[in-house]
Amino acid sequence: MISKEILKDKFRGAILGCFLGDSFGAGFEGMSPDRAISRLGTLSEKYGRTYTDDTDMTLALAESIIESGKVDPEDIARKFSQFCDLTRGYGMGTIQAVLALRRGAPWHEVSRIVFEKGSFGNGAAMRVSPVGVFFHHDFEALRKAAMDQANITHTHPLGQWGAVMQASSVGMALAQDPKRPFKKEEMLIELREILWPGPVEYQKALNQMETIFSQSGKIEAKEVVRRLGNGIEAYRSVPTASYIALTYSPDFQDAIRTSISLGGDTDTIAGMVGAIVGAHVGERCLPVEWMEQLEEGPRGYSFARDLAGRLFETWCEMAKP
Ligand code: R7I
Ligand code: MG
Ligand code: MG
Repeated sequence: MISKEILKDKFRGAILGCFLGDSFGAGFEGMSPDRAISRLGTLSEKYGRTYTDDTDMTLALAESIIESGKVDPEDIARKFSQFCDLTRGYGMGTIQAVLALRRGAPWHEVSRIVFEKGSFGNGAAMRVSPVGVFFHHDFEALRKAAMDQANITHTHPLGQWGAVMQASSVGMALAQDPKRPFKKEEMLIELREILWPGPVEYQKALNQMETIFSQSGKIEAKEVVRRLGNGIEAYRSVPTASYIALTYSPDFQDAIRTSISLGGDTDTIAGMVGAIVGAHVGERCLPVEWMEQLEEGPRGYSFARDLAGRLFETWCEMAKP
């Protein structure tokens, strides 16, 4: 049984872990693995780091859950409309959805403006960590909540189920002992169950993870990219993040460095890895020298930390079994 104190620390770890991964990964977006690896030394330089859409939307989603005590797409859409800062590197589909919300369109009508079948981008997964922590005690509710929040912007099944996978990884990480490595094989079995009957792409990615774990566990960056991907598509980034987190946690910095070494969608993959590993180890094990570089301001580090604490208090009142 995890104490309340540790659980609160883990809620903070998940939200701040996303913030860290996103902010440290952002400078590497679109690089090849070789180029990203050659630039990894810059991670130890000290300067102010700003977050992108990944953290921006995570904070908005957390605020909605705190205020409404549940996952309510209408309220989340209101928060997106109010708080999303579209200068923070947003994807095209999400930008158009938020702009339409601002023009007064109902939330269920904005997800197909750019992509006819809905977006399969990783935008619904990158922001989902508040759902992962809030429903870690009930995976049926977690799956529904992850889908419900995805549907505002990502109605393509690959986009929706990517959010389910990421939320599940965060939820499982929260429930695990922070002092021990993940129980990888058990987590894979649980992920298979949760992702059934979702798109075959996720089951195939789980097969890949199983193969890698049964061989050596750690494989080089280019091989991770070849087998699991480093793209902006949910099915080519969400399983990658789960694989990296499961393999490298509890070493937060090693996990983030490895995510960034893949190149491609580095802010998002590192942000998702940060959320999972942060939910596992908690805030107390996050690197202080990295946290000191995170941006402040009205919606910066202190705001995010406080928000994560309030999300935990809301969970205690509303969702606790
Ligand atoms: O998913 P989304 O919010 O983007 C998130 C990504 C993260 O990496 C963030 O850090 C930020 O950089 O953007 O935004 P979308 O525009 O819905 O999807 C992202 C991209 O995926 C799109 O701009 C397209 O390139 C691609 N994409 C699609 N392409 C063709 N057909 C998504 N869905 C489709 C599709 O149906
Ligand atoms: Mg981003
Ligand atoms: Mg990104």
